[in-house]
Amino acid sequence: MPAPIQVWTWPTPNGHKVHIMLEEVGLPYEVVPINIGRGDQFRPEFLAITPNHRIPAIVDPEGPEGTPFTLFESAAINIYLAEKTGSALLPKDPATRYRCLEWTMFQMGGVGPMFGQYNHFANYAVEKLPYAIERYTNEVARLHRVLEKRLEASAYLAGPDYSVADICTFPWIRNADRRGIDLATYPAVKRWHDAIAARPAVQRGVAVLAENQRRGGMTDAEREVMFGRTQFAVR
Ligand SMILES: N[C@@H](CCC(=O)N[C@@H](CS)C(=O)NCC(=O)O)C(=O)O
Repeated sequence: MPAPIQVWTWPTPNGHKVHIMLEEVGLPYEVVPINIGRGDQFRPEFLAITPNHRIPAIVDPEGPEGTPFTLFESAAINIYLAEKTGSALLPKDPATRYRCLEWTMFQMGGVGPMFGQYNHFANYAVEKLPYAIERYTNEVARLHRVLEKRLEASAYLAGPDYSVADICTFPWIRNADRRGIDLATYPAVKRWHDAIAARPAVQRGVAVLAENQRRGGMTDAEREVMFGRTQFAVR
């Protein structure tokens, strides 16, 4: 039995990606909760693992060189976990593998940042700026349309099989109603979402720390930690 991987995390979409991946590949892991609303991401022991003070990050006691290995950025972690276990979740066939990486990058560079900015301006910011809300509402809808087209043509993002690309994207499509999206208007995305949501490993992954999941807006104290202090965290 390999030594458990430490996952420093919180129940957000980027955290869920790694929880789901760990469940899918069946590696033992232990959760180190980082309450990002309280400012745990600025604790020195967390900054020793990731200079970017964002969850998730992992420590693998048995890294590639047999010594403890730290890693941040959710997709890099999931690619690492797939390679560590030899999992087909990172396809072996070169063309399918690049398709998987392509859609994983699309999630990391598009879906995650744009949906995150939508959450910021529409749900968390005290000052409601119409231009910013309109910009990110449009981007969220556009990105759903891109996914819809891909999933009309393909069962999963990389091809016929479920992969790291789906694991990285699913947590951002879950709870689409929080971004004003009715999944019924994206039938291919809904079919894909429902198939992934039914997987036992996915259900275990999204249950990690679920009792701490944010349901509504932010308190002033949380806003100060996440949007005030963060400006001064890296000098
Ligand atoms: N690109 C990063 C994004 C990580 C990220 O933004 N994490 C958020 C939670 S979903 C966070 O830790 N926020 C803390 C903060 O803003 O202070 C990844 O995919 O790992």
